Amino acid sequence: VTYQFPTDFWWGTASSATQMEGAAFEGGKGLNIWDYWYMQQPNRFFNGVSATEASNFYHLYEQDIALMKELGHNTFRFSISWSRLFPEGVGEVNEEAITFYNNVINCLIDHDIEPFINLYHFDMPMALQDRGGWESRDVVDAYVQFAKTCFELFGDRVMTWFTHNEPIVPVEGGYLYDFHYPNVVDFKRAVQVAYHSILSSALAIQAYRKQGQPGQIGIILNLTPSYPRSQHPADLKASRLADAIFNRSFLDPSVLGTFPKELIDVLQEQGAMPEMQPGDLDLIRANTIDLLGINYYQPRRVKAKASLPNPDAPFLPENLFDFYEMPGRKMNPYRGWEIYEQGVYDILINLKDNYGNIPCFISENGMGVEGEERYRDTDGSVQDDYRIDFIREHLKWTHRALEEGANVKGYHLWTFMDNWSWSNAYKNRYGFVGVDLATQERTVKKSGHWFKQVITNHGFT
Ligand code: BGP
Repeated sequence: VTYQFPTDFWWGTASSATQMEGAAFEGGKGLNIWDYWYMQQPNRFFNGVSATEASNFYHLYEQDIALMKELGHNTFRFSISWSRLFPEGVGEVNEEAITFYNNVINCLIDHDIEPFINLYHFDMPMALQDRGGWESRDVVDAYVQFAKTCFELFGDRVMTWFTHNEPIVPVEGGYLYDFHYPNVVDFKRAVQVAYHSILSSALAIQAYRKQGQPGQIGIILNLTPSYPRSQHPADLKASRLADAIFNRSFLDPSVLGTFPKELIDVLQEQGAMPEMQPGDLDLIRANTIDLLGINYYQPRRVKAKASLPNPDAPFLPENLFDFYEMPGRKMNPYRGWEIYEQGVYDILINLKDNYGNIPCFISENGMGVEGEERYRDTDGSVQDDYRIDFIREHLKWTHRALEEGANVKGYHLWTFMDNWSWSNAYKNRYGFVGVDLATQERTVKKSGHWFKQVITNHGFT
């Protein structure tokens, strides 16, 4: 074995409630923004396929967890649907939700698979979105109540918690680039949403520790390493700014408890400083994470702004720099994302050198492919050699960082079985396990079997 990983390395997959549970109108669950938005605009991103049934994990979790075990996984990340636990976002707890999540957690533990729970994965309860969503300080309080309840209910058995998954995505999607509800474009409101997400994370971490819970708590961030087009000072500056806005905006407060100066300067120039309360910044400083989840899909290629932005258009980060396509880049054409495996190494070394070598793991990495049916073999399994290559190359760079002292503890593929996506429903498939939507039948892909060998051998050659 040339690429040897520690015997206690975390191998598994990541998922989220909305994307795999289904049962959106069952078990007492309340509406969330995705249920609502689908009703408004079924074809906008979702190809007419809602998350109502998704991959039906709500009903099939026992067989799915048994399959994870068969494939050798030792960890699994999922999220708790806020509107399943609190149909109105606050108030009455839904007993059926408690039973469901207890069953899932206990089933995982019975199969020697460690549950990792994330609290917020893009799924604001509609009742709270109607009260302003993350723009509202009351919603921050409601989230902390949700978090405390989850810790109290499940904290005795779940040792690894995350406050948010990719909190910058609801900011970008909902308040800048129009791909999440409430689909507005307003930089100042976007900043308030970002600030409240960070604050809510610190408050949840504080609550977790105050309760004397025995495990660890962190956050999951999508990091997009920023590469300048050239070493020209203007390109370097552009790249640093993009890094401050898209990465350090959440990374710095989460790990170091502070905000980057480059970011504050931009907010001040734009008159977009968020509303804060006295004591907030101390609270953020005092409640940093134990563990960082890194979702890595693609880098960001940045160059100096070529032309002045239109002064009448709403301010967007792209007013400060331009993106460019690297000539000869490798692409995932189905998602339109560059594939750059070394990015994972650059992230890990940056964390080692500049973020106190915080314990971390690759919490998402993966390749969505359209039309995988055409790769189906006569024995029924998808021959996804492209996915094997994708994972192997990212693991090689992870291994190299590990050898150089990075504190990386595991690798989770996005995702276990094909699931519903915010951006295209079931168009692109990501799983180790294929799902036939008509029958909900599961079939392990070639990559799922390959990954099992990697886990068994603690690496590969
Ligand atoms: C991440 C999200 C996931 C997942 C994944 C794939 O940003 O955390 O929820 O969906 O990306 O992206 P997509 O489904 O948009 O192709």
